[in-house]
Amino acid sequence: MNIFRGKVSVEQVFPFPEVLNEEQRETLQMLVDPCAKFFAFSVVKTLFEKEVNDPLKNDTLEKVEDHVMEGLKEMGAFGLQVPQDLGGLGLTNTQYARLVEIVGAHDLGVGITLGAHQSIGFKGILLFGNPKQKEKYLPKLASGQEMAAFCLTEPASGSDASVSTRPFKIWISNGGLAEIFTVFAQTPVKDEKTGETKDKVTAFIVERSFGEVGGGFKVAMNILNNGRFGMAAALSGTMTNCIKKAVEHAAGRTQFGSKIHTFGAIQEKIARMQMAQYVTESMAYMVSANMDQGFTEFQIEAAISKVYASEAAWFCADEAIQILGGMGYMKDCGLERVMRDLRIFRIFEGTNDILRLFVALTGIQYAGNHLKELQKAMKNPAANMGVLFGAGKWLTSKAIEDFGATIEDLLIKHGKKIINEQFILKRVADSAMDIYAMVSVLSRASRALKRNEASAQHESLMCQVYCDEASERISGNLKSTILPNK
Ligand code: MYA
Repeated sequence: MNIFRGKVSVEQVFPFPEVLNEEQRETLQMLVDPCAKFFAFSVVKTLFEKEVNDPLKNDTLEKVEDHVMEGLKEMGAFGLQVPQDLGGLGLTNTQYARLVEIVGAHDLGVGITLGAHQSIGFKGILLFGNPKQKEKYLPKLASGQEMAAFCLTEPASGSDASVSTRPFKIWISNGGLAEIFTVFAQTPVKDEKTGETKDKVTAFIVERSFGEVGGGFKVAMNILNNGRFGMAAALSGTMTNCIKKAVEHAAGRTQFGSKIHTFGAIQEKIARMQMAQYVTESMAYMVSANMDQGFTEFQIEAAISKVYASEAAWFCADEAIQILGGMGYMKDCGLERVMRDLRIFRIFEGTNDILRLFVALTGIQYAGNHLKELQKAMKNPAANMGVLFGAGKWLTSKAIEDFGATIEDLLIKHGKKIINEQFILKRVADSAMDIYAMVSVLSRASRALKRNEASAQHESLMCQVYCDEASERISGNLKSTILPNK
């Protein structure tokens, strides 16, 4: 939110946050290996044929196979973040991110089954439930004995999440005293004989302690905020898998007498796919680390990671199919299914369009609340960003400074009416996304350089190219927000 005031909360992003202690690292490693094996079907089909997951088969059957569901339950995959004393694995957000990255690499269908259950389905109980509710529900949910679902969307309320369901009742004896209610409501029921659907009465069990009255919208929003980084983590795995398939093909395929990986057009595609994956993964782990550090205002970052990841993964799948040509288009190759699965990620958990508006308006509102103290954005906001390499740091600093100044100009020009300026808001959101991406990769690449990691030069190149191109985009986007007729 601070970038909307032309500032960076340095302590949150530099150096790249390291949140796992030795024990948490070891626990994670113990889970990563069996998880990777379980999902390794596409790599070693014959060895593990019976025990493991087959994404193509799930797709054909239109369900996750029963033995896979059982295997996932045995691994504890349905209660990754449920505390251990309630039957879960008690993982941190960062540990969770690493595991869902593996799931996302192999089968988004399984990822969505697991995600709908724990990323949103019972997250409300985990985050907001009282001890009694947690004890009652979480053990069965963590073991996978019972599945959870998140019910927000209605026929007439989707992106506009102002639900219309109203629990109207009168003359309830003991209503003031009761803790447990049997509530009757009309639900559509299909008559098996005639196939006709008619409204019939269904009985629901409702507990008084289920929720603070009137606080539900914030609960729903917080559940969604809390789960969005998981999509970025899962999709960075998906992208790695797409890149792997594209690279394997490019290295083996000969056309015009040369392996196609030697052609500049293919090289650029693969470089851009890898850069998009690097940005996505950096954002996912930046958000998960910030959540693990106890920061509570991460809703903009989480939304940005979801939007960026879902578009970047779509781009990667599309380019991978392009590199494989006709073979990529066929079902057997598996990329066609990945692309189908990916399409929903730009729609669910908040469409990317609505999340862009959310990012822009939340940030602008925050800056507006500080308008008096804002004045002109501070000079060189990245001055104290620590050990970072030259041009990327300067470009990021300049982008944040220009961004903060533009937000101030927009607030002065439009005031509260900015809410209706969707053309401008989209460009503001795109700039905020680019800035967050720049900060994330700059921080991560700096860490790699500082530690002299084997991948450091490669990371710094990706970071440099991303920052160069992003700063150009930001400059164009900011200019078009202040056109005379806008
Ligand atoms: S579930 C359905 C998903 N639906 C949505 O995401 C709905 C999108 N719409 C919205 O988010 C809201 O309606 C918007 C605001 C943002 C448009 N955090 O007047 P308002 C506060 C914190 O702006 P509205 C699905 O898809 C706001 O500050 N607070 O509200 C299944 C204000 O507070 P105050 C927030 O104009 C997918 C108040 O609320 C937030 O009505 C299955 C009112 O705000 C926020 N975000 O709408 C996926 N927003 O009153 C499966 C608003 O104090 C999982 N507020 O000023 C797949 C995972 C796979 C990976 C995992 C593998 C294991």
